[in-house]
Amino acid sequence: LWALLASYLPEDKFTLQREFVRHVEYNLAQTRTEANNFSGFEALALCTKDRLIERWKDTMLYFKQNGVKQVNYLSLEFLLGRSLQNSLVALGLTGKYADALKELGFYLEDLYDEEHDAGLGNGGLGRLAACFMDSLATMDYPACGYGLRYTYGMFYQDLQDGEQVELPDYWLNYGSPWEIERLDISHSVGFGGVVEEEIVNGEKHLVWHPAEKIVGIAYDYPIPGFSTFNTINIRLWSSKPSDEFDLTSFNKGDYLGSIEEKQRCENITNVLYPNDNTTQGKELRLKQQYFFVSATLQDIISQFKDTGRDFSEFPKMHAIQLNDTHPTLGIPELMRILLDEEHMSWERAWDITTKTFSYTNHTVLPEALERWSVEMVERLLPRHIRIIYDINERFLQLVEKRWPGDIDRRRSLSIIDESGGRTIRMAYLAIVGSHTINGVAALHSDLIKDVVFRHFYELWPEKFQNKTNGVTPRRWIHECNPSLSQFLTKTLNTSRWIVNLDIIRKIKDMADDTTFQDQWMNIKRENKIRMAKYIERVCGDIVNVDAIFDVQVKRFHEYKRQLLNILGVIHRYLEIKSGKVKYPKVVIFGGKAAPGYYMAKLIIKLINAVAKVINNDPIVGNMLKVVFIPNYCVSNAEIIIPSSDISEHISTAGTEASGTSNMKFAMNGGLIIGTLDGANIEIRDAIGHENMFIFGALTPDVERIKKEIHQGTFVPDRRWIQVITAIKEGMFGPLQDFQPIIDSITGGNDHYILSYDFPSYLEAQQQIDLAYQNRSKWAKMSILASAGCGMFSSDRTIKEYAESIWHIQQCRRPGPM
Ligand code: DL6
Repeated sequence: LWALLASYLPEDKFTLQREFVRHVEYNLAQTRTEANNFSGFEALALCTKDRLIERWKDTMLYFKQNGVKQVNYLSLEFLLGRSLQNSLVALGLTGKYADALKELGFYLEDLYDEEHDAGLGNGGLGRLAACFMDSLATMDYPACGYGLRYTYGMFYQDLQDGEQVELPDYWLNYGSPWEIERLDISHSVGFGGVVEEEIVNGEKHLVWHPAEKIVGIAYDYPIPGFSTFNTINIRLWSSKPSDEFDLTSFNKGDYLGSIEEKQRCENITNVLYPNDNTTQGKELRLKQQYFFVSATLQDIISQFKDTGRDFSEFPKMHAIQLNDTHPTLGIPELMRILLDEEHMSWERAWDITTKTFSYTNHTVLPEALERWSVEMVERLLPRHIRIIYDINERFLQLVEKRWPGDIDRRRSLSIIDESGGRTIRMAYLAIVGSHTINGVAALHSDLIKDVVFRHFYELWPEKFQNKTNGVTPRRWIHECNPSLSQFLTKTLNTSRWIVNLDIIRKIKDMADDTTFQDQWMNIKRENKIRMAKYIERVCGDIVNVDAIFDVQVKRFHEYKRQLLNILGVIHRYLEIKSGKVKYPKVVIFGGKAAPGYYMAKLIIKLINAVAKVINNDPIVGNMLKVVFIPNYCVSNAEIIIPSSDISEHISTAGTEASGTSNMKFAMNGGLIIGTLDGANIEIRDAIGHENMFIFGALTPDVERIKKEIHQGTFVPDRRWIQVITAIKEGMFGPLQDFQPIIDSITGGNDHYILSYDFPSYLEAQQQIDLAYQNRSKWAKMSILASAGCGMFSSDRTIKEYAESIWHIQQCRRPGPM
């Protein structure tokens, strides 16, 4: 009877409508007349979630029955964005729901627009995690994502008088229809306290007695695969008060004080740290990291124990991937559990641990490589610090064996940095405790081996791999660019490209066909019109859709060089003012700066100041417009990316680990102006250098150039001086407003070598103008850019991880049974 009652929901129109109305009436408690688009969104999300749960439960059961190995992807960030359209597309229900809801007075597109982004990430790293989950599900890999359910996600960026203002993103206010609260799945996590030696079964063991305990409650987010029944899970932890009450403070009569103190500790999952490529070393962040890995490992181990297998089989059943160093405390935590709770020998515990973990590095910037103060870890995690010392001691013995008497090498490889205040180098701990370390693009992986972790590479060359990033073509072509998607399906005579992006290479054959080129360019124009409407709505600016749309959207950071872009814009403006005719251009910026990053925020201010002058100068008219899209996020990226003619990926060579938006733009037929940095290099190799606008210094030359700049032997270009002079003379506002920017790029201070790359950047811009005037040439380049993007699907990346790091097999559940 149970099986009969729990059978799958049918997909006929009447059932779809009935379920929708049932959710409006019983879950939202609204009547037909009260339901607006937002309630429509909520009801449809709940209908969709019901169907996802059906699939997800059965997928989990199927994995269990088949005894398959699973990868656990540990990431402090999952930048999911919106889920409704993605889920309906995966379920293959968009058409049916569009019909069914139209009769009830709702339009699918309007409902999509009501969804608030799940912004639980900063940028590239968090969005990569989201793309990976999509690919893992679509490719039928047994996998689970683990992270934190922040109450406040990435801040909302407002612009006031051209300056960034941060507003809290209390995303749960809007309801979170996708999550499943699992009060039945919780784990207790300790902090502080003491470590004591105790006799257990006649043997000496160390036992940790934490001073406080916090409970992690699981919230599950089903992630459907596309064109498969498989649906996997992201489990996010939320911190809650533990039942144990601090009776001592309570008995002292400080009832409210004791509750407040407790509340403060329980706020662990309150806020996502809004730093991209920098770390702050704040105690709460350390607590987040430990809370996260402790709840996660307890969860994985309890699943493993359910199978009744011996612990020696743990690495055969579970791979754990560390998404950057943020979850590295998982290594000492697994050791603690195996040593202190499972009472294993060090050797056995270490063998299991190092066969389980692998680590992805996402940055070479020194300010982003995490370190924790020994004092803080000692205080909060007294047992873990001893384990870290033990790991380090054994590791340094290995170093000594390999390089006897080489004290300098021991010092430079030590997990504990003794220079200055004592700190733990988290990347070193991750490397020592993992079987594999990977970078995220070929150049980046080389830099890791040759520069950043050179000594480790000398010790363990076999541990190092490259896994070039990718992005999901479901969201980043099929959903965000429906016209292109239909066109590709028609041209290729199959929709299989959505799950096998290599097929897209075939459009190369049509690159010279003028009819095909026309259709291609018309799709771009359609997307530019959609973008122009968006710009008018959010910025109030009216832009010319026949102008070149030149886009730079990403986090603000000096190494990403939005400053180089705006200096180039100023040069163009000066040229126009001096009577030179230029091809009309709309320069679009978007991106957030970390709230404490003064320079990045000042660059945003400069861009807006320049925009104000240019956009109001009657001499310029339609020839140049500068717009700044506030609150760059996943959902507006879905409008911005398909509209670009050209996008800017112009970091100083050797600084951007990979970049992933470069892939998204190219897939959608946007051309790239870029340096030979990160994945730009592989994009060039895949699409052909003649289809990209490349400029700037090469990685091996950067240090020398910096030196020349610092020593004053480098002589900047005349055009550079003109632009700097224009800012200094107050063309865009009082000089004192922008003096720190000027100081950072002049007087021998130009750390990111903007002055050196400026002339070649302008030349590349000139080539863009020229190429754009030849519509057929441009169309061909744009088609070839898309055609070359097959390898930048995250499906390819995930297959590589699965085969050469995680050693997991696909396990596809047959449809409903
Ligand atoms: O790998 C994803 C993404 C890369 O594409 C970017 O190039 C890189 O900057 C970013 N790294 C981070 C580092 N944050 N931390 N730690 O976000 O990763």
